[in-house]
Amino acid sequence: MHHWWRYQGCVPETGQPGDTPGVVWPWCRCQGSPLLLRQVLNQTWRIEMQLQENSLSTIKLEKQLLLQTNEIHKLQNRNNILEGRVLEMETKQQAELAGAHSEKEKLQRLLSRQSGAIEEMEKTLLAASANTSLLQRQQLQLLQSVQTMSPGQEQQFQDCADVRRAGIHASGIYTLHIANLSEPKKAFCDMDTDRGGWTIIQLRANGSLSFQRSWREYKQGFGDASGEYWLGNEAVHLLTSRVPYALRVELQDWEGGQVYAHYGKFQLGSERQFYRLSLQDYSGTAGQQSGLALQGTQFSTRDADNDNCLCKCAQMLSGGWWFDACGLSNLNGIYYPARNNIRKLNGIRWHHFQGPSYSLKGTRMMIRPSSF
Ligand SMILES: [Ca+2]
Repeated sequence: MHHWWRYQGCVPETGQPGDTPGVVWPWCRCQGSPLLLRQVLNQTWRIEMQLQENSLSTIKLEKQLLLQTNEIHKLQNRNNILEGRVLEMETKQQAELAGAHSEKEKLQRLLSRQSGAIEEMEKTLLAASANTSLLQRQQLQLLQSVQTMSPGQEQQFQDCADVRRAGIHASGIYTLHIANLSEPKKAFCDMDTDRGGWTIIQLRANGSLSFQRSWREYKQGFGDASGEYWLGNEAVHLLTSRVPYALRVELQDWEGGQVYAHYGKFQLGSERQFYRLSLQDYSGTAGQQSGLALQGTQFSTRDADNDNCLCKCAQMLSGGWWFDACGLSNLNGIYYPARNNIRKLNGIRWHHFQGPSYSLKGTRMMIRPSSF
């Protein structure tokens, strides 16, 4: 500080301040221009001012910095809190997720166990139904062997009464060995109606079988014992010529009505006698009088006219029957479906039940020995 002038081109001065005009500094005199010194001084002052200003703004800045720092700290704190919360929530969610996963696994295990159980049950069911059908087959085989086996060597069933007498109680199809008939016949046995033992010789139930047949067909029989059929005139003749037989006729109309006609004695003549009808002892609900001609009426078909008419009843009225001229009934007429069964002369008729032109819904004719 004492020698600063050397660098400014000044020399020390011993005079009093203000002695020499233009000299502002008391202890020195500048060799250079006094204007230059003033300029330098001015500049110095300005720099000092600036420095002051700068330090002021520095303080301000520092304050601001401090504020900002505080702010940042606050924010960091909040951030930390938020992060903590996020972490907490994440942990919670993960726990829940893990819980859900284990629940799902549990359910899947349960599901697979249950489907396994269902499979087991299905297998058991299959096995059971296989067993049932096996049992049914065995039962059938037993029945058949009962039929073929005979306690007294050659005793075979001639009719359903024989089957019933052998202790068989089930209605169904049985094979009959009718004496003097060339081959065995399958027939449906009714073991339920009035103590059973009935051999069905005619069945109409749905019109699935045509009864427009020839003499030969009516002689030998047609259809299947499991549905609609005609057993055959020859078989019925042979059976009813052996011992006295009874005949039961069952009739069904389209309104749910059911009636029957019972004949205590029933017999069919031979083919040479044109399977002529012989009936006695009528009773039942199918009218006050018999719907069948009682004595001596012969059987006719479209190709065999044996009736008591100048006409040909079988051709006019259809089917094969014991037409008189042409009689009060024909259970082998054309099958007419529901609501189409009125005013049909060639339908399935029984005069004393539903009149001369009403075609019935179902019929059964069945026989068994009178002594049964
Ligand atoms: Ca005729």
